[in-house]
Amino acid sequence: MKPSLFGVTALFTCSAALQANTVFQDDFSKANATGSEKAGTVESSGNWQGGRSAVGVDLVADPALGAGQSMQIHFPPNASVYTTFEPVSLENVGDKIEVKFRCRFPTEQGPAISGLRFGLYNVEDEGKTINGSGYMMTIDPATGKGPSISFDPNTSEKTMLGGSDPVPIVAFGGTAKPFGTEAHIITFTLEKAADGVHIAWSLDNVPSAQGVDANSSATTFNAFVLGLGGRTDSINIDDVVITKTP
Ligand SMILES: [Ca+2]
Ligand SMILES: [Ca+2]
Repeated sequence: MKPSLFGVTALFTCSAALQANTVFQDDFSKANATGSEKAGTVESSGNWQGGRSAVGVDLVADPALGAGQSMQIHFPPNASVYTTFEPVSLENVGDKIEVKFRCRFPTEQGPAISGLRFGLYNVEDEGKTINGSGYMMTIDPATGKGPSISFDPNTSEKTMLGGSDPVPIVAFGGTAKPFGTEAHIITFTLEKAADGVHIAWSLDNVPSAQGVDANSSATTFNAFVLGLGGRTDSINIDDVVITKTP
């Protein structure tokens, strides 16, 4: 091949890369779990561990969720699990971050407001307790009621995915599909526009909530965080994919 052809190839590759770049991807296929049902970590594409307190993390085969290993998280009340990745920023109008993951509750859920929570944060430090600011989304998984979006600031509360400090953007909107023990896919996007950061999330590709943070102070994100609010329960997750456009 002539050098000029390599040049053409490189141009096309660069052009495609401007569409969407993968920031983080974890299918847990090469993951290792250490610890116990109450305190542990999963090392795979990410280093998954408890945020506000220790959580139990296991690797399980969950054919209802998909092939191969999935991560099972055992939450004590008011806990979270997180992994970090190389920071991404919403710098220019049109910049967009998309997060997708699949999840399944192994057992039927009882009603609990905000009983499933997830979001993107900019975490300050890694250790037993982390803190940071970001966008969190919630829903009552048992009823599908109250899908919400909040900005969760970095305060001394150290309560990522909860506490008294989140500022509602969409406060308990409509009703989404309830969760049983079947698998679901959740997608959410953060997009910088002229009037602020647009946040939207979908359950099984059906829009659940969308809003605008006109006074966004969160532009950089380096962590995916998930929790079950005050509930003590387990959830399986798989195929976490984070992309940034351009
Ligand atoms: Ca998997
Ligand atoms: Ca908080």
